[in-house]
Amino acid sequence: MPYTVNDDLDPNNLPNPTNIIKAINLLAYQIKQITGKESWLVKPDISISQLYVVPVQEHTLSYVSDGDTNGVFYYLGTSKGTQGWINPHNSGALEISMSSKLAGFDTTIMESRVVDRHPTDQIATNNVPDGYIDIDLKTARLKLKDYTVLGRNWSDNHPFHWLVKGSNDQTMWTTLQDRNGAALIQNTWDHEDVNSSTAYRYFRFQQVGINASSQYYFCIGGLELYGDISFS
Ligand SMILES: [Ca+2]
Repeated sequence: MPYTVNDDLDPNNLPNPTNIIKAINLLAYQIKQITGKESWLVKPDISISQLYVVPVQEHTLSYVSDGDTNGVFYYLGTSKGTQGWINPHNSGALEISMSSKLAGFDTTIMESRVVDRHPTDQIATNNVPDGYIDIDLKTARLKLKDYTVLGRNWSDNHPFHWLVKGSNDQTMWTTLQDRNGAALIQNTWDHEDVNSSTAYRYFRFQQVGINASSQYYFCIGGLELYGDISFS
């Protein structure tokens, strides 16, 4: 005989279905709740695996002081604090890349210098506009709350204007901070607040226009990030 499924029957009101029709109604109700659609008959917009959301455990890495051991790069370099520190770029826990690297410096280790915690370093792009440094956190996702950036070990070409961007696909980038202010100072950390509420895998630090020496070289000595970290 014809039968119409009723997907409006809340299981709380019918806790123990006494027949197959009631059981089907309750299953239809549950499907509708999961898909968020107006009816159990409407196909979800995303796959079942995407509907299934694994609870994410976040760990907060808070800035305390410049050069501290509370940041993301230190956390990844120590395998979440379980072992002694090794450079996380060299170990593959994360990956640094640059728009270009200035010849004359030791370009083979320039990327690793971004996260090496060394107090004096030189990291520089070529003298072309829009130079950037990219960070791929691999399996980690970060809600960027703070960062510190170290002025390079040289007296000139310090940046004063850059953008901090986040992405999860390296195609669509969201600007998290437009930092336009005092130029970095040689071998001195600068602390910045970002307070992003979205978790990203990729971060880009990109110079805007010229540096304090009216050149396009994008030069720093190091970086450290802070915020809420989770793992995919
Ligand atoms: Ca460094």
